[in-house]
Amino acid sequence: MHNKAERLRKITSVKIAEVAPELAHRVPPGQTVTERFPILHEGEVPLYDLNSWSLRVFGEVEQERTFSFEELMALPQSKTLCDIHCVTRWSKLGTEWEGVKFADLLPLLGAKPEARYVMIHADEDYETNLPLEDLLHEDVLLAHRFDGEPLTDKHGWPLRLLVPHLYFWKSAKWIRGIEFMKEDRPGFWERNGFHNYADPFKEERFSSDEFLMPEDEWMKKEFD
Ligand SMILES: Nc1nc2c(c(=O)[nH]1)N[C@H]1C(S)=C(S)[C@@H](COP(=O)(O)O)O[C@H]1N2
Ligand SMILES: [Mo]
Repeated sequence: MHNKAERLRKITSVKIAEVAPELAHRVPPGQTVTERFPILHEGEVPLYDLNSWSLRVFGEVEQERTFSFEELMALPQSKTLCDIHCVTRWSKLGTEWEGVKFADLLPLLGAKPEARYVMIHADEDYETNLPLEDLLHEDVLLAHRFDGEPLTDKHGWPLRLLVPHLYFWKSAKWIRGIEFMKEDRPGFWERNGFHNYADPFKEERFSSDEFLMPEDEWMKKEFD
């Protein structure tokens, strides 16, 4: 009884957007557009002292290195305007992000030619795998701003990955490491029933048909 009441209370707080016909092609199959910003993650929201924060680059690289937040901020900054799509069936259109373009960072990382996959390591014990090629899309950022403001703690401050063309679990929040790999290896959700690649327009949600995502799953979560 209590749980149901709690759930209904949250559902009334979700603003579902009417999608104009000219925007309909931007909404992948099985998704609902929301104007709010759901907050989803495993574990607690980590809080950082930027002076001790670092991003580690390792694996198939000529030399391991770390970046401080200051070093990343000194690099050219780029903006991405994109739609985001979560496997739990919400999409948010026209989101604006700012950060370092992965393609701009790559030349500084000394990745070996045989590095074809990347594992993104994040707090708390989160990781997600991607083909290196996908990280080179022009709109892929290591983002530190959303909607003209610094990222909030819950959305990944100080740094998160943004990979607009894949389901949003690939856009790891609180990233701490970039590992270059010769061979692919599944990350956290990819080991737990989710699709290895995650193209929302192909509905690559799960690794098997045994898994189902209830249509209202995301409405039970927290929102901004
Ligand atoms: N570090 C970390 N990043 C994460 C997750 C997580 O559990 N831990 N969850 C992912 C999932 S499943 C989603 S849908 C998005 C949600 O991002 P948001 O809370 O900013 O909407 O973060 C992704 N990044
Ligand atoms: Mo998600």
